[in-house]
Amino acid sequence: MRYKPISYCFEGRSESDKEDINIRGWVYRLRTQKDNIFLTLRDSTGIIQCILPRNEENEKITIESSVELSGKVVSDSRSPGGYELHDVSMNIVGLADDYPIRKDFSTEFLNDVRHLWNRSRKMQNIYKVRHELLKSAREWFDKSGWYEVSPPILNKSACESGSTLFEVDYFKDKAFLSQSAQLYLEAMIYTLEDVWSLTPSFRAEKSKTPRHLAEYWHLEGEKAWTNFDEILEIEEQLISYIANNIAEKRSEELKALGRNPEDLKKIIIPFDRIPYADVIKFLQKKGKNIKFGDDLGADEERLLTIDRDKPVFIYGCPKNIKPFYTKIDPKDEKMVLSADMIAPNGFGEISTGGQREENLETIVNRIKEEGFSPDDYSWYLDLRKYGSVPHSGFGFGVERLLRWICNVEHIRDTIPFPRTMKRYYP
Ligand code: NSS
Repeated sequence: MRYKPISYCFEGRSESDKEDINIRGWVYRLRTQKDNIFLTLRDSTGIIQCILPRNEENEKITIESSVELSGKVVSDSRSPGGYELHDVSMNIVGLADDYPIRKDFSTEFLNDVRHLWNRSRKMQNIYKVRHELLKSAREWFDKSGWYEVSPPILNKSACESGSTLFEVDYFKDKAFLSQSAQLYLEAMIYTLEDVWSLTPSFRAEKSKTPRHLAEYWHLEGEKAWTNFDEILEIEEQLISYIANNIAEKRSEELKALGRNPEDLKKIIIPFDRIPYADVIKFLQKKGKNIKFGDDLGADEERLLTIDRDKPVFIYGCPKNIKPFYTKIDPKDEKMVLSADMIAPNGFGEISTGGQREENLETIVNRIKEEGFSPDDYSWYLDLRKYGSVPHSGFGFGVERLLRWICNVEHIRDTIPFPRTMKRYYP
């Protein structure tokens, strides 16, 4: 038997055309009337209403059972996609138990049954956009001549602050789950110059916010012979490409999620660049209790971007709020050449990037200042000893990006099995 995807029922069909086809999938909705059963079938491509005669065998059917159906595709203007399947015969492949998800369940319950909730239309749409995002990113790097590399996840030392490390027993020694591939990407620029990676990153952050995960996917790039201004241009080109591509290829999914694809078509370069000092002044004027040297929180980022329709860079941050590898601004030694990209409409920070410190002595001092031991970084310091070059890089949180692009409230809805402070099951 040959099976067609549900989407085939709607493609290039004329009203008079009545084709006999076989489809298969899962029962999404059921409604029984006097003589007929109205069954909505779903598969990875869509949904279609199917009309079956009411009889003893067909009446056994339950929500989320897997079935094979044979019938005739018939035009019907009252039906959601304009077509239905009529004269249907059904083979039940896996009869489902009473499905626990009905209407009006709490978010907590839906997270408990995430392995089932992932079948919902909403989650299906998000995962299709996620797929498009990763595909677009890969395409952009490939077209631009960057090499994809595979950095390690089990590491001996921290990249970001030590407070968010997950510790692992490593053959009776201590190892940490990677917070960022950056230090290893920096090593790889000496081999391949322009490198990128997509890896899981781990943060043992005690943050219960709609934008923090304990495990997230990190899209990172590092480029040799590249200065601060150049890396910001690269970041904005990448994001503009991804947003425009998703708008074009996944407009139906975006609309279903409540994001107008036109919003994403407007994400064109250049993005505004605002100095950190100006951001602080702006926030003070808006009544925020913030001073120079403070890190921005979600509220501050929201205030800054709520009326914007494109991402914006905040650049030129004080040294104390950025990690040891950020390059000190030659014009002001209290500041570093680092910039955060903040998504529009209050979605908050989506990336951090900038130029890296290439001077050995400076970086050793900064490692000490952060309370780490330079001995733990001796391999990394070698990169400054043997042919150091100016270089820059960045890291985007894939789920942060998706949260903005899909217009979803909570970051956990952008990844199939979210890991947060409170949850690592299912
Ligand atoms: O800590 S970052 O700000 N920067 C780095 O890790 C650099 N080493 C990246 C680099 O230059 N290669 O994290 C980068 C991004 C940040 O902007 C967020 O978008 C995301 O990673 N991020 C997170 N996403 C989800 N949940 C958590 N907890 C999280 N932390 C950072």
